Amino acid sequence: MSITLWSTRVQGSGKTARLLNSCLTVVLILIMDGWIRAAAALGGIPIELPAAYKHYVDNTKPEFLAKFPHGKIPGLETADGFKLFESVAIARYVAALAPDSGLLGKDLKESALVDQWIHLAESEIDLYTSLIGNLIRGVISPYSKAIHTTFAQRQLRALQTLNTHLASHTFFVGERITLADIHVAMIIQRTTWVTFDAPLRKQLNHLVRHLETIINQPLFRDIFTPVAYVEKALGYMPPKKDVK
Ligand SMILES: N[C@@H](CCC(=O)N[C@@H](CS)C(=O)NCC(=O)O)C(=O)O
Repeated sequence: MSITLWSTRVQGSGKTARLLNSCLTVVLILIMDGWIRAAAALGGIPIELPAAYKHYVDNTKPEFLAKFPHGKIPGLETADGFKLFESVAIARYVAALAPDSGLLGKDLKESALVDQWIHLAESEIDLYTSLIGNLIRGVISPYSKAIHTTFAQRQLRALQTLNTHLASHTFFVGERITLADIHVAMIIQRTTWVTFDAPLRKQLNHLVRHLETIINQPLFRDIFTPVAYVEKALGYMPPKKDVK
């Protein structure tokens, strides 16, 4: 079956990663759909990426909105006309197309555990990466140090939960890579540009080991960019017009 994934893409060269790292907004967006392609790669599911897709242009067009009414990427379309948006739903669907991959775990309980880690990472880590990113760039204003600290503390609590689990497990569920590992790696990579700085990496070393293990899988070479950690968590970047 032919599957098209409407998305942006990043190829994994160090130079590209460095260039992207200079633009927080771009990099946080681009990394989001890689984990769907990673799941497809592990499952042996071929996926086409429309080469000409232009983000913030094509997704506003009526033909795109007719397929994906929320107007966001990623969006998946199959040859029989099935359409799906929301990255977790898409990744689960792709993983389910390859049952032998073990991506969804080996039984119902493992599958529920895969979901547990995915939802924890999405709602208690990635949400705060986005909120902190928006706060420090002035997209959410006025900037408040107290709110910034609260977001960072909430994110840290979930990071610590993941790290503690990884202290005694190579992977999140069972003995092999599941969708939970790929998803968490993607979410943690997004934190490495904003909050996951040198002191945190020392504290959360199991999470660092897991991230490096997952993104360096040979099958993922052209999917994940190399990790480019911030040395110090990013602080408020006042909009240019405010700088005297
Ligand atoms: N919850 C959605 C979030 C998707 C999302 O925010 N996509 C962004 C870029 S990765 C987008 O398409 N934004 C376009 C817009 O805001 O108009 C998912 O996980 O798929």
